[in-house]
Amino acid sequence: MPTPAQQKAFFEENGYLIVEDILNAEQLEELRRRVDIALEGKEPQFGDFEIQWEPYARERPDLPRAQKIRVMFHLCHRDPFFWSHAVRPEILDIVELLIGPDIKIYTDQMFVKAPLQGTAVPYHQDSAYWPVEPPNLVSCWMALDDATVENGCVRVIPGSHKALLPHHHYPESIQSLGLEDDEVDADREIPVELKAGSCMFHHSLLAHRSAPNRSPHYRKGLVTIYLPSTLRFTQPWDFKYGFKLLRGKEYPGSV
Ligand SMILES: O=C(O)CCC(=O)C(=O)O
Repeated sequence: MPTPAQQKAFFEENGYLIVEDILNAEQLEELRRRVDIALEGKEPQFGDFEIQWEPYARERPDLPRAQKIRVMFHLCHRDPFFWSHAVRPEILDIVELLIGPDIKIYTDQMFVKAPLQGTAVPYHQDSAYWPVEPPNLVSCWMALDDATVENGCVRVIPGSHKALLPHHHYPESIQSLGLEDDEVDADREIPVELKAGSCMFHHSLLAHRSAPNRSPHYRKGLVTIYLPSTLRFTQPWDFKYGFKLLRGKEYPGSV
């Protein structure tokens, strides 16, 4: 078991950190149960909004709803259970280790990769999307199923978090900003395979992607995004749920 100092040093050098079994079996089971309720739309707060549908969903109205969802956004702002997941002390302790004591939450994003159909996420750095400086947010990618090469686990380029690369705009694509494979150090890429209940923390400048799901099983990952409350907006960012303080203090003029 690495010490906190070793974990921090690894993150600073590589831009990501794996924490195994951060959820126990009971916590994992409850999280998976609530995610299924959300994906199946069984409660009104999980209606057909704040969802990015898989492009194939248009041609496949016959599929169950969960199989048509690519990403479901902002669960923690709409449902108390997902809020309680976002503020788990075990997670916030690691966030604090990585970004310091003053922590705000942006949001969460439920990345679903349906069996045999879930599509790829091209290379990108998350900070390309978020107008704040300095670009040092951190995401916790929680594996709800075992994430494997076959089912499209996240792939990262260690050490790529040192600078923001200029991104392309792809207005026609489901992923509006991205990097071409030859614009990153793709030879250094590693697949981050995770057991369900384990997670990866990644820096918002880390270049990463994921491949399609080639397996007959789901690959679900719930990503929760945190930021130091000292960050400043570089452009207006009218996020309707606001940036709520989780630990530490607010700074005037900051997010
Ligand atoms: O889960 C995936 O496939 C992609 C996740 C991702 O892009 C992210 O967490 O920023």
